[in-house]
Amino acid sequence: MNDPQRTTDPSHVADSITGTTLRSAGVIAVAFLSLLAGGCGTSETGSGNTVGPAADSTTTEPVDASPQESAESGSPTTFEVEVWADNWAAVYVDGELVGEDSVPITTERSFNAETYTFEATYPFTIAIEARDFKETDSGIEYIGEPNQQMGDGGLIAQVTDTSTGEVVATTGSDWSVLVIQQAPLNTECADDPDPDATCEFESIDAPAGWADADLDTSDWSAATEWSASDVSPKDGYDEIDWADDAALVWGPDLEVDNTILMRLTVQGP
Ligand SMILES: [Ca+2]
Ligand SMILES: [Ca+2]
Repeated sequence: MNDPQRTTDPSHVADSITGTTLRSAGVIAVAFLSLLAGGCGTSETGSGNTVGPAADSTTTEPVDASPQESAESGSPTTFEVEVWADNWAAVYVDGELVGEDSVPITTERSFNAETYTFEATYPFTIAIEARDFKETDSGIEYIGEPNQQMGDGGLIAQVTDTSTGEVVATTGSDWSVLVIQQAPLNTECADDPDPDATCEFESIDAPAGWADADLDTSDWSAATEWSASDVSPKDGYDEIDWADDAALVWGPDLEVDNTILMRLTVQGP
């Protein structure tokens, strides 16, 4: 019985780093205990061989088997989310921040794509806060400069299962959107010399737990899909190989809607 058990051991060790670590630690511990017990040097090799099979018959087999099973059946999947935003975005999964735009919203012309990695199990909720740059709550940018204007937004994202390469979620009208900052409400103020004095805005706080999986979004709206000619995506957009069904999205007004929250629950691959 000992020999067959011993011949099966190397395959277990090769399959499991954990098993190898445990076994090495065990052998070292046994060898150390043998020395403590006054065992002579010539018996060390023998005791290693003797103790190995004895340990196998009691604990080694279950220890080797269970980590392998749990790794296959209980581990979360690793995903990659790619996002391009005009101008800034932060991505949450089940309420936890997984990535935030590396270029601050205050940076002029901040257009860039970002890729974040996260682990999750289905179903999971991906939630994105996106901001169009505005110099002030007026919603106007380049105030006092020749190109003073209402800026516009736009965002596209896709989620890929890194183990299969399958795109499992893309932005589109199936996402829910809540607009939390709008300006200017009176768009005729856009060219005024002092837009802070004349432009009106509306701003609300993000709902508590807005990125959590269990949020009630019945009062949110469907995301609006916008064309590439509407958004004119630039810097970084072309670096990503976007899936055919990944759409540029935003609130219903590409210019006036400045800060939006958007969410999608991904049920499965
Ligand atoms: Ca913008
Ligand atoms: Ca805007």
